[in-house]
Amino acid sequence: MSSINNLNFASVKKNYDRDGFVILRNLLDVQALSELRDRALSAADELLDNNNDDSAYKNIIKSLDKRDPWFNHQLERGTHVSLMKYLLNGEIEGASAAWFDRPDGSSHGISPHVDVIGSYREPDAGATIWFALDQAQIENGCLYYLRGSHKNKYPINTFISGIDTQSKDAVAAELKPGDAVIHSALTIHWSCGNESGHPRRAISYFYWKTGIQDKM
Ligand SMILES: O=C(O)CCC(=O)C(=O)O
Repeated sequence: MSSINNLNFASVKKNYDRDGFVILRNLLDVQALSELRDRALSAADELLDNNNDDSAYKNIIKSLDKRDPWFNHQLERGTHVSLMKYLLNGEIEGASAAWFDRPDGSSHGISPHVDVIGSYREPDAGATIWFALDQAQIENGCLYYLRGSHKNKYPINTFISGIDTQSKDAVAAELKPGDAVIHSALTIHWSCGNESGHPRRAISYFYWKTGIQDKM
């Protein structure tokens, strides 16, 4: 079970609107976490076997929802969807379910960027929920957010250069398995390498606000 229905949505939204992200502790109980982890690991085993990519993206698998009906169901009707709608002030569309691994021995992570959906630069363009399957810490490449950056104007690119990753507003989203973090598609985020000896695996679900593409 997910404890999403025990959350005070208004208070979650207050933090999300202020910072551009919000951490949700213990969102999945032991059973829900174990189901998500089992599904994710079997999809990753199957798909990464055939992956010859040697780039920084070789440990990412997008569109799990198109390959596995279970992920499609989670993207469209998972227990988190009501909260995503609430945060985005209306109807949403699932864009992708994705596997994000940062295996031990990865020398680097992903540079500061907004999500592709954030390139639309509308306040409620979209949002992403990232579920930790392992403990995610600074040592093994947890996500970082530039607090408040969803309110800034940046060039219309996905990757944003010149970000001060040591700024006082750079916040490490250290999570335990079953915790999640939701970020606006406009919030600048990045992650680092993993030389910790521990895994750092996650599943993300990406959402568009319905109609946002028609506005551009
Ligand atoms: O897992 C990562 O390191 C990056 C994840 C990310 O950029 C996202 O979920 O939008």
